[in-house]
Amino acid sequence: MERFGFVGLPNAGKSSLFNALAGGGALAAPFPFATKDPNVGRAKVPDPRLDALAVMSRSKNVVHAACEFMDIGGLVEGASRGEGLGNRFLAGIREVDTIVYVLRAFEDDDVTGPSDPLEHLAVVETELCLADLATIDAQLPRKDKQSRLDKSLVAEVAALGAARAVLDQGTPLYRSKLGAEMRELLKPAFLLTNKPVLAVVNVGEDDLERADEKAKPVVDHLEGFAEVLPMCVQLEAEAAQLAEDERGEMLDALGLGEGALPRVVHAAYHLLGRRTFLTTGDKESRAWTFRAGAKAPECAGVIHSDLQRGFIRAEVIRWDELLQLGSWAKAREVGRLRVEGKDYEVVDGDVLEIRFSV
Ligand SMILES: Nc1nc2c(ncn2[C@@H]2O[C@H](COP(=O)(O)OP(=O)(O)OP(=O)(O)O)[C@@H](O)[C@H]2O)c(=O)[nH]1
Ligand SMILES: [Mg+2]
Repeated sequence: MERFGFVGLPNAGKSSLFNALAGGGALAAPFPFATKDPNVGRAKVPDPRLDALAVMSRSKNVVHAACEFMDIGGLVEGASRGEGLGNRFLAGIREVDTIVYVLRAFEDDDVTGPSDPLEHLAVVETELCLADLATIDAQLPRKDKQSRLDKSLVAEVAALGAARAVLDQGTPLYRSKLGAEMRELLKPAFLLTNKPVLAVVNVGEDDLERADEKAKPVVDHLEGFAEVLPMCVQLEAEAAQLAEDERGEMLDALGLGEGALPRVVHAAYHLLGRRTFLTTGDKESRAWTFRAGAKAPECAGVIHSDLQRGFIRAEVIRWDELLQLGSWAKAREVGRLRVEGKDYEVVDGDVLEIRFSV
């Protein structure tokens, strides 16, 4: 399950975004630090392909992929020195897969705080760098000492030192020149700026048509390092309260496209190199998440480790082709199921059946 942690200034719209994605449950209010204890919520990853296959197979169970959202308190300049709520609450999102920046670009006299997204971004980046520096300083001396006896730690200590130098310049690791290998070595330290970033630029209701323009300064700053999504979080949160058909109507009427949840999930899947394959039958239809470039046995392992260990072959067909044919049996009958071996690279939208023996 992918986990997302929200970071941003007070009143940026983090809890509103939480409500837009998780369907409600968080207090969104026009005063700073409305959120003190984190909100944690889950959502099913919408997938019309899965829904269609489940209908085709008359599946008793439909299992979507899921994701988890963590909405935490607002971060302010000086949080590392204890300003506002301080920054200890950031520890609550150390283990998420993706950090979501919520950057305010909406103007509203009833909601205090700046509405320049670049100003928000600067504070967020600085405070996350400072939090990471503190994490490194708490680990480095001890690790350094250990590495004199245990040579396997030498590379990690060197990476921590290099990260320290970068952060000290005020550069978050995701915007640094540290290579993929270094970044990998830093994983055990759970540094916040070592995680992929998705920036939601929260534009006002009246700025929907100029959303890209409003987000442009953020795009320019983060280009090549992060995904940027302009969005009117307030409207998305309102849409999320509606029943499905009414929600569709509202999204259409306002030109909001597919809505917040699919947009955020797709952007994150893109960022993280995640893909989806499907399985379908009368018992269950299910969406499974895998790493882009993974071969059939690794995907089989996503279902169960036995399927990877005892992998023989996979029967494969694209979801839309299967849907057109109307059933797995029909696809087999007309010879449209491909038989693929252990070198087959699974593609997004493949429907699989794994043959295995253990
Ligand atoms: N006009 C307008 N108001 C918004 C928008 N997004 C959020 N708000 C309002 O701004 C206020 C703050 O939103 P929250 O979602 O509570 O902000 P937050 O980032 O969670 O704030 P803290 O928990 O205090 O850190 C609420 O009153 C929201 O209704 C928007 O796109 N337009
Ligand atoms: Mg909040």
